Amino acid sequence: MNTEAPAWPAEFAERYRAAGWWRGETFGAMLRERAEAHPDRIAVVDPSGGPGGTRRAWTYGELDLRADRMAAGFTARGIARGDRVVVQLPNVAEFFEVVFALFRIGALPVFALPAHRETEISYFCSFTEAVAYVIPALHGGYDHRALAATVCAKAPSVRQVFVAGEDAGCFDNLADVPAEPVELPEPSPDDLAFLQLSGGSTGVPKLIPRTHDDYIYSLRGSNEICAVDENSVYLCVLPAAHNFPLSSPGTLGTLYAGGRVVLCPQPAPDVAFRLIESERVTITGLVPPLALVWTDAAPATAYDLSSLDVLLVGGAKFSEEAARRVRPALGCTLQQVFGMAEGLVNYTRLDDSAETIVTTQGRPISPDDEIRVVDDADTDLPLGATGHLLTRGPYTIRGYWKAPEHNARAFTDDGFYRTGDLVRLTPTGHLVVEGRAKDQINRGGEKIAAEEVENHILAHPCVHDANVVAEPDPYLGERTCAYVILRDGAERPRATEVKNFVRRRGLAAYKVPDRVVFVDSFPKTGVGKVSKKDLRAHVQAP
Ligand code: OOB
Repeated sequence: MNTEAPAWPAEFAERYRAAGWWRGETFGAMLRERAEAHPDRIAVVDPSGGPGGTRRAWTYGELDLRADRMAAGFTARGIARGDRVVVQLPNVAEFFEVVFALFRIGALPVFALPAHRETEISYFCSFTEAVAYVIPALHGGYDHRALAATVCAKAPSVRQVFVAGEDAGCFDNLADVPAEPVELPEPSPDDLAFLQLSGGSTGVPKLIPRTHDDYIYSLRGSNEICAVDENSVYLCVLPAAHNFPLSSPGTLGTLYAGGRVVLCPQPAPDVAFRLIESERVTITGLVPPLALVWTDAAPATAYDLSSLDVLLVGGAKFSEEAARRVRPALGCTLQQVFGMAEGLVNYTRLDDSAETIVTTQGRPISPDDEIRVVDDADTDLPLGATGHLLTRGPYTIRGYWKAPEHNARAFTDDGFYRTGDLVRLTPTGHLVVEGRAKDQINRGGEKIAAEEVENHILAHPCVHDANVVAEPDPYLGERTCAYVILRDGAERPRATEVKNFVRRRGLAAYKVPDRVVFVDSFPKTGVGKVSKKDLRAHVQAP
């Protein structure tokens, strides 16, 4: 087996091709075809990314040409097929120019989030031996050029940093890269297209290898289920690099359909609602906390939201009460999405009953998505019982990138992915997410691996041991609580000092514990392991 990117066994690949799921398309060719079919149609609108904060609207023809020119410039700078490039861009038009250029070269974007900091980015760059790193100059008041300088010192494979924005500092300005288009060999549809990040439950995030064939199938399937076509206008509110806004059906699904992508610079209702009105947005996707803010704000807004047909909500469990508010407040159909960057995506269908839409997290895209609900011993449970969700299918990976040991645990011998989610199936085949077995906190859709944060807290000189668990939060669903045992004789630091310590270690802000509690001991299980279950119960006790 290829341990770099474990592929589907030949008999599965043949089946998925024969069924018409994998059609031999690539992202580069897809954009070319759309540009040839309708060069003048608008592909991407960036409402404030132009000079002096002006609106930019790129047609399919322009995006296609820009991708060609950027690909030529990257090629001239030595970026070649198979190379990894860490892309950390916010919701700006250059995101698409860069990733389609890399797709055309056959180089792999590694999709970092704007919130990632030194620890995460240095790891992505070192682990993937990335040759380049693409950043904004400033984003949300944060200087990514300073971050890049630190990253370059830590990850010597990074030969070049490209900066989108006015002042590149000591790095290359992305705007200077484009060159006369050159002929490039077409990547193969079963080649890797990019590496996505896993939310993860281990010390470091895992990388998810996705192919053109498998990912494009998930786009086509999503478009059909969400009724995305050439008339759709998708508002990208969440960070563009995340799997949800990228592909469910997201920006790439919309471009596949020949529709229009509008980039939202901030998720606040006043910013987003203004764009819904002015750009006649038809569909968008949100995590539950944002959906709550939007449904609260909508009844009083002066903006016209009547163009909005569909609101997708996913990334974390959307409570039934909150789900019921969507249609009255926003006047659109709710679609719940339960997906994962590893593959499987479930949607409630537009014509599902109102009850199904508010009480389930949907059903899989594909008839070839195999779903198993099992107990701790991997034995299948009767329909309706809650258990571990295992899945296998035409767009679910067979292994993480370069992680053979972890893959042996995260996948069954016959290739099912252990999602770490606890679910039950309804008689209609819809899934209800009941909880989670993986050691992860889902902070309003942002995933935090407990072990990763624990390792950083453990580096504090006063700390003997640490355990991070989720505690309920009315807005985020969950937030993080760190239980800490101090070393004998150590003076008790203030909770904020522990938080600042973690932040200073260069971790994304959303991973900094919301609360730190000092204790003398941890509850133990029968075999003497720390019982996170009891810690969670403790956290919920008043
Ligand atoms: C999406 O992808 P990831 O990779 O950030 O996180 C996947 C995990 C799932 O395993 C599950 O634990 C949780 O996020 N999750 C949900 C959920 N949607 C995701 N838990 C409960 N209810 C939901 N609706 O989060 C993602 C990828 C594509 C589309 C949508 C979300």
